Amino acid sequence: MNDIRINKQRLWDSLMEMGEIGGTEKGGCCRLALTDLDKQGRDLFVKWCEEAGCSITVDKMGNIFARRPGKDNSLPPVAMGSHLDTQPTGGKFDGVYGVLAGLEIFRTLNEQGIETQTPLETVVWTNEEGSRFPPAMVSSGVFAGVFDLEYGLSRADLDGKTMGDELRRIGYYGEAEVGDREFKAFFEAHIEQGPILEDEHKQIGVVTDAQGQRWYEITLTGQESHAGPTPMPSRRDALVGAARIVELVNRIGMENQPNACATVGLMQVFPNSRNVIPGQVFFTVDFRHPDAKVLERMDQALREGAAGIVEEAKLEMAFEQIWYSPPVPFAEQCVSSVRKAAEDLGLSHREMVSGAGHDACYIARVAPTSMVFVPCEKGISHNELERADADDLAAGCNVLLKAVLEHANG
Ligand code: HGY
Ligand code: MN
Ligand code: MN
Ligand code: MN
Repeated sequence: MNDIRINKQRLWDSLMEMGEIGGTEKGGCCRLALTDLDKQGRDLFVKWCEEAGCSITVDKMGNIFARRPGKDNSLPPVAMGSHLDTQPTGGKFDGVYGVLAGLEIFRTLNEQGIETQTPLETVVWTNEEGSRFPPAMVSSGVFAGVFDLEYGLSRADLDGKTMGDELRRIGYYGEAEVGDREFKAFFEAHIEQGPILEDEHKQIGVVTDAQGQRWYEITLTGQESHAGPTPMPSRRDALVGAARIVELVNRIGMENQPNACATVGLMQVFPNSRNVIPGQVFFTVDFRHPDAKVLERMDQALREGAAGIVEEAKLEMAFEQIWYSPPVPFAEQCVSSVRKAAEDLGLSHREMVSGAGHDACYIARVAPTSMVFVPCEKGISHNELERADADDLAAGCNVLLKAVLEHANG
């Protein structure tokens, strides 16, 4: 059992085939959650898993559970998985790698005629990205009891379409209740999405924790008026206020180094006409840090700083923190399995904290969990230029295989 290895080419080919669904000119992927393209990707994954002898369950948040039977199916499965939805300018590896690494492990065990003691499951978590339907990781969050089902199904995109509407439309509003499944352990393989492993020439990231996140939605309201006759001192320009808050967000991030991250990624200007003074601006803030106390200080600084800015610019402000995901320590019994697998395979590795959020962050609340990172080129992700090396992806999948087998047969 110790010397089985996955099939590198078959893993790569499955990633490339899945990447064709929503593939973009620049070699990236745009497969937003619950679009027709997401349905196509889900259908392909289900087809592949059924061909590999798995049974499929879909729950009411559209989470897909592909189950490979074990010797004793009364035992809770050891689970793997990640997400198939992408950012609008996403890549072929973020999320998809963790899903197809699970499938590749099924295929390899089938080929080798290996039956594990516990069943195994590979999971597709719905809408991990939170790009179309904020917040991120919402379906693994419902599964872990962080959000209730009604909240999850009511998440809406900028056109007002809800996740419940879209799940039904694409045929993935499943029957299974969300969360009424137990995992013996959960492992998520993922590209690092940052530069550390590549800079240090390490093949594997042994993920011990994930940093905390706070997401905000801010609407500033001033006064639309003519860009010509309206004297500067009398203006109530919502975009000037927003620009000052963008500067504040960046300063808060820089003042809390190392580790703090602070981003304004989405902004809508109304009426967005070149000769009208913007009367309203809607924008988002994404704060991250591995220490909850620092995140709290960043929150305080944003609230106080933004209040001062809108007062001086004579604007109204609607300010809402829409999501808080605390820093997450992963389970030592899973972290040590990943570390040991990397050592047994003779792979260079280092322990690290995940800068990105992942479904594993919520599943860690209901099952012992850890993650396996592999490098991505120049650490670039959430970008069509996202690339990963076939050897690294195979190495990560072999680490995942070993860690999963340790828990499935232990
Ligand atoms: O935002 C994140 O960290 C993840 O990609 N949802
Ligand atoms: Mn991801
Ligand atoms: Mn992502
Ligand atoms: Mn070591």
